[in-house]
Amino acid sequence: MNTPMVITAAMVGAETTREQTPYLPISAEEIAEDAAKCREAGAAMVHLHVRTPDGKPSQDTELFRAAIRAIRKRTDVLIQVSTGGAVGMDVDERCGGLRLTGEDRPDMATLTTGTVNFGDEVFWNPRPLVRDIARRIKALGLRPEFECFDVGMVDEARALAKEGVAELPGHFDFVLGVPGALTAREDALDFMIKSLPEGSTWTVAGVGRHQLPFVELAAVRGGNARVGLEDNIYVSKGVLAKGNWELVAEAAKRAKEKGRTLATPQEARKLLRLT
Ligand code: KMH
Ligand code: ZN
Repeated sequence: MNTPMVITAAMVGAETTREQTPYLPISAEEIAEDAAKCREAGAAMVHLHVRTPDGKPSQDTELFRAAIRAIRKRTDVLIQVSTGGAVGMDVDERCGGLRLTGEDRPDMATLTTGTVNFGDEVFWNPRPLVRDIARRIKALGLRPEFECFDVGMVDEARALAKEGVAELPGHFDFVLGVPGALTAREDALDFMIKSLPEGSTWTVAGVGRHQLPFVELAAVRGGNARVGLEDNIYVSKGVLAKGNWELVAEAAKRAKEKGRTLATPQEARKLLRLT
């Protein structure tokens, strides 16, 4: 198990609120400060959503630009922008982070490959919309992280590759434990891994109380892990994490205990075949 583990910090998300945790970063400065601490704690990448100053989920290009610039001023952590945004956003709004070029261009972007129940709502990803976003990611010269909330979404990446709108092997994120989607169970993770296209890499993001235990499952399987306030606000039962950095620090500790080293951003770039 000598491959370094890539820890991604999903720092902001679209659903977590300040009412749930006062430690959620919202402004560019808050995000950048926490991102730098995440990097110090062992994260190689951040998964980024942005918010308006009053905390509402947004995919505004200028808010992304400000956050990316603030992060890059402080740290070399890789930046993956969300194209999922919040439930109910249309495709142009969701792709706000893909309008950033030149030195503001992100390092990676997410691509959810199918529609899924998301709690009591629906995260709407019909096939033409998925292809639209895939083409925009490709046009920017980026590689997607395939966000898979269920196993059929792994197969859909094969269809995208056949059509020439994405490349395989690729990098996949298994999001396990969203109510209405695939459960956070060890055998579900193993089935996802078995379903991967040859040579692909993977990350697992356990939702809620599954987040940190799934870091350990990923560690012993040679995979990668995502933690952060987007998916979970507690560092232990009933104890709020005092920032994303605290969840990264706990993930790093658990990964090391399982014998893994942690990838630097440079190593992560190579492992995930980023441009
Ligand atoms: N907020 C979720 C509805 C992504 O970032 O690409 C979708 C999401 C996925 O968070
Ligand atoms: Zn997200």
